Amino acid sequence: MILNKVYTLVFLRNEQQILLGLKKRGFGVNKWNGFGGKVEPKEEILDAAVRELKEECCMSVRKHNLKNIGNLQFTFEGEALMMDVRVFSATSFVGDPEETEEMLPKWFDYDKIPFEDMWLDDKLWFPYLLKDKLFYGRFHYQGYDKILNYTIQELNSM
Ligand code: 6U4
Ligand code: NA
Ligand code: NA
Repeated sequence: MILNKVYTLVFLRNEQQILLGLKKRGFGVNKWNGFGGKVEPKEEILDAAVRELKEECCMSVRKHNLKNIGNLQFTFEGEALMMDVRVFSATSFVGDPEETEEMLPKWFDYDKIPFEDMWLDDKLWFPYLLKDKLFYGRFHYQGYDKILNYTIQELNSM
């Protein structure tokens, strides 16, 4: 039996740069990533996305400014969990990114995204994000540093 768990992943963007955070603890530690986490029981996904962004880098976004741009599903060899990650981007937001216990935020130019220090799958679907295309990806990992198989496709709608 597969246990499905829903997560959020939010990317703030402007014309020149994208905001990433260096994860300081827990799952994905030492990797640059968007901001997000587990959706709590009975919580709406958009509410979770807003909450995690605020908790992790002190940035505020309104729900209607979050655009659902992708869905990523991760499984791990020998584990029953499927991480069902809902990916969002926003170009309207408020605040200055601040370091928290969980994340060290930093703006990156689009041609300087640190793929070598990100999840292996990111370089496979970032091209869709950067071209404003909707995407679905499924990745089966062995451990955290090897992808055994994957599929990725562009979507017409989410
Ligand atoms: P705690 O530490 O319990 O508060 P929480 O913040 O709820 O955790 P966390 O940080 O474990 O959850 O959530 C994992 C985050 O990593 C989510 O935003 C989804 C994202 N993520 C998981 N696997 C990923 C992968 N392979 N590639 C990627 N993002 C991934 O780009
Ligand atoms: Na998190
Ligand atoms: Na969190």
